[in-house]
Amino acid sequence: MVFGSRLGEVDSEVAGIIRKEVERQNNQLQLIASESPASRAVLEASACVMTNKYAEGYAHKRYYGGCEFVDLVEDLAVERAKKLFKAEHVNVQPHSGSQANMAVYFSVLKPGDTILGMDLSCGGHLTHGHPASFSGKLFKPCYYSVNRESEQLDFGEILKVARECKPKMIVCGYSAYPRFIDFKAFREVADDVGAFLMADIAHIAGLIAAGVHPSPVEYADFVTTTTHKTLRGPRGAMIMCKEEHASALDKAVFPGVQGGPFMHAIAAKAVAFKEALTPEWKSYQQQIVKNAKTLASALAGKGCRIVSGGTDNHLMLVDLSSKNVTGKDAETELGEAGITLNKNTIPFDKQKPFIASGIRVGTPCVTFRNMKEGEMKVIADLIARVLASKDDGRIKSSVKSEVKALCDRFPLYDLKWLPGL
Ligand code: DSN
Repeated sequence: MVFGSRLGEVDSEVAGIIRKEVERQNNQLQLIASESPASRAVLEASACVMTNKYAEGYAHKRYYGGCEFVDLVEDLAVERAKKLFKAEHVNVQPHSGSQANMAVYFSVLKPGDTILGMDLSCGGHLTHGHPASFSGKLFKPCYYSVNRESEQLDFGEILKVARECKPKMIVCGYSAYPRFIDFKAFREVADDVGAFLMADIAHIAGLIAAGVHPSPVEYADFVTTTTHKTLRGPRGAMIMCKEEHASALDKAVFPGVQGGPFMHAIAAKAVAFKEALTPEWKSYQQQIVKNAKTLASALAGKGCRIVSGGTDNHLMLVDLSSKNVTGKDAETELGEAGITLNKNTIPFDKQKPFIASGIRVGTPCVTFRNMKEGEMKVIADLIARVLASKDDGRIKSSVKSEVKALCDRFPLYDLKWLPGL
């Protein structure tokens, strides 16, 4: 056997499970704010033979022979990313967002240095200094939160905390924050206390590339992002930085925290960046935001409290405290009705993260399927019906049929062209 047989012939068990996952994605409404369906072109590059290649080092300076073609693809990925975000320096090798953030910290911080990030319960991320993550174990974390009234960033408060804890690094960019981020204001706080500024734009990278959310690239020393959220590429990450940090950053990624880069993923990143450089990208990202605004106001119309009163981006947080249902139960009930989303803490939540008082709802996946404002109103109605009738199997099954009918009108993946299935 040289090349072998198709996946379905070699391993019907794994092929069958993948087929089920395709059906799940096709037949259910995906509203997880951090997920996007990759295009066929991105999936094809992800599944290419570059997975075979070891290429420690960087393009044209590798520790292995035979890198002439992976060099070309890494060059393309870097050049496209630079153009997309107007960045001075780009590293496309990070395998994940957590590793990207780790590499940034290691490039300019020493263990024990102070980092200032957003409290997880207000929308931050584990790698922004949470005690359970390497970031809170190796570094000394301190936190800012959102304003209790507006549930939005409060730069008076952020400056006060920064002056008290004197961080060496300030982190902005969030996993569950529905409003624009004023990166210039963060730069001013960082300058006031002499800190580096890192913007983790994983959630909003696609919006930024389209110009529908302000960019931090001009203001932050480092910008990290995953490539698979609104950027709609393969699973992975990348880092942008000012030229002055380029050498330290590259060394922190390899050999600092990673070995061989995933060249098939880098090929797929290059494809995703090409897609993001097209004129269609802008209208697609604009539609994601229009859909989120419509869904948020339709849910509010059904009596759901929307944290901060609305959204400027691809997601909203829904406070279910007055609905007599926890985030955990809502996630389960909606899941049984074919609507996938996740429980989420709301600012100053009294519930633990595993229970949570809210849900996070995002529109990238349904927008990819070409759904628009009219469908968002239908989705709000489906969600509200399930939330209003906890444990009622009949409601869930009728919503599930309506979800399936809606999904059928907006098809996603065709099993015929998925490799090996
Ligand atoms: N797990 C991601 C999210 O869902 O927002 C963050 O890394």
